Amino acid sequence: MNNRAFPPATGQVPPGAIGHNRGVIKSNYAFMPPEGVLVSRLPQYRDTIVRVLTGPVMGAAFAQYVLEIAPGGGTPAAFSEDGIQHFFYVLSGEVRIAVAGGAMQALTAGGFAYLPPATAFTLRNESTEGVRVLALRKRYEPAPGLAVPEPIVSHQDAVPMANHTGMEGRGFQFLLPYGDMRFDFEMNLMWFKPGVCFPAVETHVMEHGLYMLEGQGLYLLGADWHEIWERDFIWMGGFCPQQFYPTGYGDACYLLYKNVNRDLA
Ligand code: UGY
Ligand code: MN
Repeated sequence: MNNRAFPPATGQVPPGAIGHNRGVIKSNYAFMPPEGVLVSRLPQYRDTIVRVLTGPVMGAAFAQYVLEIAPGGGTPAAFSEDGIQHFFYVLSGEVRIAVAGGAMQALTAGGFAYLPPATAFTLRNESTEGVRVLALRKRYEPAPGLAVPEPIVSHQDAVPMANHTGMEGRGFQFLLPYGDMRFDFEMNLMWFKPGVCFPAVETHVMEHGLYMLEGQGLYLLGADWHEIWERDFIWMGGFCPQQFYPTGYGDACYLLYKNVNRDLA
């Protein structure tokens, strides 16, 4: 039996188990290929596998998961948490979400929801197929003199493509209102045409959670390049040197969390 084949057939040993692993955990970044991320469960989600990508245990000041919600699964009752914001982005399938006691709304792939702290929500899979949702959880840092933002339920198709860099081949979709100081984080879809990278290696105070949605490339973290494919996740701590170089024939796109708009202690 050749147990080095990838993807492994049922019953074969997966690649990580024979010593090959693209995953790297360092003090200020982590590269997380999906095959090593085991199953967790959380009481607020029924019939749901939770794949934890990052959290405070890794060094991040936020948490990110993929929720794999089986048909009939999701929040059994409305759920909210004091002080905590939630963001959901549908990766595949159709979920239904209700916010603050409002009507249920369908969200398909590319749909997203932002929930300010203490906002009750239900998130359910009422379809006959499994759904995958990228979820983010972050404690809200209030802004002096500013109100807490309102909830948002929308779809990436309703968000304009921007490019403030002047570089051909870059594209940005700011899923949360850009420059609105009430928000303490951004969720940005970052698009790259083949061969287009950043103008310089970035080294900045903001943290990132990066989920690869489309395409492939090489990602510089610290001093090392990592091959990145769809469904890979990266946590970048503050001041982690970073650069992306797409290597595929088609567009590359990732969803990027970034903490912004708040002063340092
Ligand atoms: O906006 C950013 O910080 C972005 N350019 N970083 C990244 O994609 N790693
Ligand atoms: Mn960055």
